Amino acid sequence: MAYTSILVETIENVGLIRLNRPQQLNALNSVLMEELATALEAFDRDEAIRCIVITGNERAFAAGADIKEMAEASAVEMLLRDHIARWDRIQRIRKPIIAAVSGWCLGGGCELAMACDIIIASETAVFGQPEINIGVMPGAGGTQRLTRAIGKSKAMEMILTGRYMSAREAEAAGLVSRVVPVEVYLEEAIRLAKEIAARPPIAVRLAKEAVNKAFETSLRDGLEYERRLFYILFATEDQKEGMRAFIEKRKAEWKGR
Ligand code: CO8
Repeated sequence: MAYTSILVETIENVGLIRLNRPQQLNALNSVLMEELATALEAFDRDEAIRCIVITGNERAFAAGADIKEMAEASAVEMLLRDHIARWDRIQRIRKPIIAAVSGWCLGGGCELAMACDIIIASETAVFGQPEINIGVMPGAGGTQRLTRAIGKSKAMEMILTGRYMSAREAEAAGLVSRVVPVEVYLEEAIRLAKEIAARPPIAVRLAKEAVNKAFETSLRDGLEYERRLFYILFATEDQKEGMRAFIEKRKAEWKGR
């Protein structure tokens, strides 16, 4: 498929998607979001791809939903178009997704980064949910994911005032896993993606599923779920290979079976 608002490439067994509306600071319009969901699903189906990176450019990961696209919409139009339903497709991707964030990461942009599994930020990254300043509120997960990531008090302050958060503050609050110099943020995200891609893919997939379950369920149910997935992994060849390789003091060779 020919994309107009994203760029897609593969680097060994990592799939890289660049949001590509630089003039609009990668504002997430419906075309871009449709292309992003389609590209993610294609990588998810491709057995050669083991991990995915989503990035923007140095100036902006994404400055939010496209305000110009929705400014004059009525509530009924918003409901009927239901653009945000497309975001469920991102949530269903089974392979790990890393967000490599530099510059503006606001509104829907911050929500997209939080929908990924790991966020690597450049020192210049700025996070925020400024929707309140244009008369609305977060609509694609901000009130839920930000609150789970950084706690109620900080999330409330950001969402009710629209205050931005620096990369360092985001790291201290637990929103991002690491902050690195702007010159290497993408390189670092790809390096991490390759590291994950070198791990046994079924175990990676189930581990992602189990961690995400922690946000959806009680501790008791989550522990039960985790235990079942752990036992299921003993049906894979990679479990036998991994444990035998350890005992035989050699490097394991993963088959993804
Ligand atoms: N939508 C549309 N266009 C945008 C957006 C946006 N969110 N952000 C920036 N742009 C455009 C500007 O209009 C400008 O275009 P032009 O050159 O044609 O005037 C261009 O990008 C460059 O922007 P600025 O000149 O404003 O650049 P500055 O460096 O001066 O400022 C800021 C950068 C601070 C990031 C500023 O652009 C800004 O405040 N942007 C809006 C941030 C915002 O409010 N985001 C939240 C949007 S609402 C939202 O995300 C709801 C999410 C829930 C639904 C998700 C569905 C996808």
